[in-house]
Parts: sequence; C-alpha cells; structure tokens
Amino acid sequence: MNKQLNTCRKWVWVLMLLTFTKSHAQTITAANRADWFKDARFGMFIHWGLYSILGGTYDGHTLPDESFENGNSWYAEWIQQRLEVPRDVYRALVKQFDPSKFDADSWIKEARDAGMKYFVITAKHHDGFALWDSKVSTYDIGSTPYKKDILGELARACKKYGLKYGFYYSHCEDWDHPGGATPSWTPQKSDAQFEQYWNEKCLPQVTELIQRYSPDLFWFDTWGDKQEKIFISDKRRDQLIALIRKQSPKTLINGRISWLNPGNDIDFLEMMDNEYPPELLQRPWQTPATMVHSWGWHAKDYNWKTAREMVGYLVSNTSKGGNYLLNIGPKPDGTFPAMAVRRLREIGGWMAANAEALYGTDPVLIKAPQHVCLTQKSINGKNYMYASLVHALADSRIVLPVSYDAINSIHILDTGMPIKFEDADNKSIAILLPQKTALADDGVTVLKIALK
Ligand code: H79
Repeated sequence: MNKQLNTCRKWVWVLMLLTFTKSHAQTITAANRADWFKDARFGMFIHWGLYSILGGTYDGHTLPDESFENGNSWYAEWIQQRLEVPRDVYRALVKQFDPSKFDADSWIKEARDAGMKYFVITAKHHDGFALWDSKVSTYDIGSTPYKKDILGELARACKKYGLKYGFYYSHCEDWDHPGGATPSWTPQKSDAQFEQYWNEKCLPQVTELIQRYSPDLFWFDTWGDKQEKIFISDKRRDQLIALIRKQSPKTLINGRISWLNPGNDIDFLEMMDNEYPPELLQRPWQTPATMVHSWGWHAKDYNWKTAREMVGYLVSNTSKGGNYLLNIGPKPDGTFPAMAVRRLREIGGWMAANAEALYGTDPVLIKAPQHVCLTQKSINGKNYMYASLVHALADSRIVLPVSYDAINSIHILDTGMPIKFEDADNKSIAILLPQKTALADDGVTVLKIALK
C-alpha cells in the first residue's frame, strides 16, 4: 500500500515537472528566436586580435598610407594586407599576444552599464587567427603565451550580467589557410582551394564555437566584392546556415553571411559598416558602427565621435526598427582605450535616464519632423509615444501629425517637466518647447507623450 502511494506520488511529481517545463521553456522557432534581438537595441562589438598589437602602424608606416598601392584605409585590422606585412612577420605576432590586463568581467560590466544588451567579439577575423583554442588550427590562442580561454570567460561574464553574446567569424576571407579568400588585389584562389578551406577550417571552427560556447548569434562578414561572388554561393550560404540551425536553433545569423543575396533564412539584416538607412525596414536589422574610423585598435586614429552623436544614431536606428552595434578596439594589453570608456559611460549616463524610450519599443508609422525620432510602447496597459530630439531644432514649436484629442500630457522624460502643447489643426498638435530644449543644450532630450 505504502509502496503504491510512493509510486503514485512520484508520478505526480514527474507530471508537475513536465507541465512546469513546458509552460516555461518556449520552443525556439524561426518566428520567435530573434525576439530578444528586436528588444535589445544596443550591443557591443569587439575587434581584437593580432592586429591590435600593431595598433595601425608597421615598420614606420601608419594607416592610411598612400605610398602603398592599397594602403588607403584606416582599418587597422587590415594592416597585414594594406601595409604588406610579410606573412611570417605577421604570424610571429602570436608570440606577442599576452594581454596581461584582460578582465572579461570588467568589459561586460562596462557594456551592461552603457545599456548594451548583447556582445559580439571577433572569434576569427580575416587574418585567420582564432581567438580560442581551436582543434583544427594552431594559428590560435593556444599558441600564444597567454593561452587562457578568453571567449569562455566572456561568455560566462555575459551570463552573469544578463547579456546575449555571439561571435564574428570571417567565413569568406582567411589570409592564413591556403584556400581562404584574400583581398581583391591579390592572386585569387580556385574554387577547389576554397572548398578545402571551407571543409577543413570554416565549417569545423563554426561547429567548435557552437559546441564550446553556445553563442546566441553569429556575425558573418561580406560586402559584395569579387570574393563573395566567387566563393559564397547560395549553396555554401545555405550549407553554413543549415549547420548552425541543426546544432543550435537559438543562434541568430546576420545578413552579411551573403551581402549580395542573404536569402530568407537569416534572422536580421546587417547594414554596411557605419551605414544608416533613411527609412524604416521590414525585417529586424542593425548598423555595425565604429567610435573612430578603425575597428581594430589604432593608436593614431584620433577621429573619435562624440557620445552625443552616437546616442543620436542609437535613437534614430531604434525609431526605424533597427539596432546599433557599437565597436571598441581593445588595446593589446586587454584594456579598453580611455576614450572609449569615457564615451561608453557618457552614453550610459544618458541611458540611465532615457532607456525607457528605446527598449521594447516599436517604430511609429507617422511622418516626424526632421531630427525628431519617434518610438512607442505600452506600459501597464497605457500607451506612450516618445519623441527624441537628436539635433538642435530650427523652431521651438514642433508639429506632430497626432490629433489633439488623442493626447493626455507631455513631459520631458528625465526631468519630468511638463511641456505645453496646442491644437495646430484638426489632425496635428504643436509642441511648445523651451528654447533651451529646442537648441538641444542638454543633449538628446526625450519627450514622453502620454496617449489617451
Ligand atoms: O570587421 C570590420 C571590417 O574589417 C570589415 N567589416 C567590419 C565589420 C570590412 N572590411 N572591409 N570591408 C568591411 C569592406 C567595407 C567597405 C566599405 Fe567603406 C565600408 C564601403 C563603405 C563603408 C571603406 C570604408 C570604404 C569607405 C569606408
């Protein structure tokens, strides 16, 4: 009798557990796996590798340098090709990669404090060097004096601070493997050679990254050049997508897996480097953006954008249904440049007061005046619209095509200051801004508009 009762109890527990698991673990589908991405809005991109050691300068030459045929670029991660660094010299940098001050926790905390919700790092850039201990290549972290599991530590820190994480993987260009694609101005590989690279390095390394780190996202990189036309056929694109889908249904794939033809099975569109579309797009999308010109650390790239400019891009992309993936090129010792830290914290200061206007919002399908970015969401069943003023306005009276009767109140989001508005005509309101706000003296101001 007692035994029967115990068995019965056991089954009740199993049933309860099954019900619980089912209601809490949502099945991942193509339709919902990008939900977190759409709400996230803001992510951190990291370009870090052997090129970081050179910092944009090699043998007395600094990028851009037009005395080299292809030296006219700021991109420090391209230094090997653009300043014609001999292969052996570049490869020998492996022995110098020893970032003694690297601290995964402090990087991810910095990202979290800036308001970023995801993190993407170059697991392998075009040079072919793997930032983890790869089984299929010795051109990797395992051959450096540092050796530690950088990607693993970062993944752990992301879990601790609640960020999603993913990897940039250069699937087309690989300047180390004899079959990898190389720049358009260098001798070209045959398709058979590329196929060998594809099977020996690319597919196995993507598999390793999935199995070791379970990434939330893959960031592939093409830009429609000759290499992509030849090597990234729809067949190879689909093969890579299928491999990821099979092993990890949750993992998102960006559109630059094939810039020329991303197809329908990618999760979001990736703009070109620092590209901002003028209009709202129908699919989820993001802009990969730099704080300076270069992605990898470049000690003499002084072209720092202001925090305010970057907040403007973030807000503007959000109002068009897109995300902003902002890059940092860490220094070879493993620290972020002070100029980047300053900007991250300035952006974080703005986010601490205004993030409500971004996270979990949708675009508003009405035509806003120039320099005004609109988002909307509901909070506890009440509907709000947010108007972010990303630049100084010519006029302190802004007209929005919303009916006067639809509006309850307007306040400045951070201070709570009430803002006057009036009926402009039957279909629009005029918002009467204080001069200081119109001139954007306080940076990007957000108006919170409570709707009826
Ligand atoms: O990893 C970074 C770059 O090394 C890689 N993509 C980013 C994320 C990249 N390498 N080359 N390209 C992208 C081609 C980019 C070409 C262009 Fe442009 C970017 C054309 C327009 C924007 C170069 C930079 C030419 C003008 C500005």
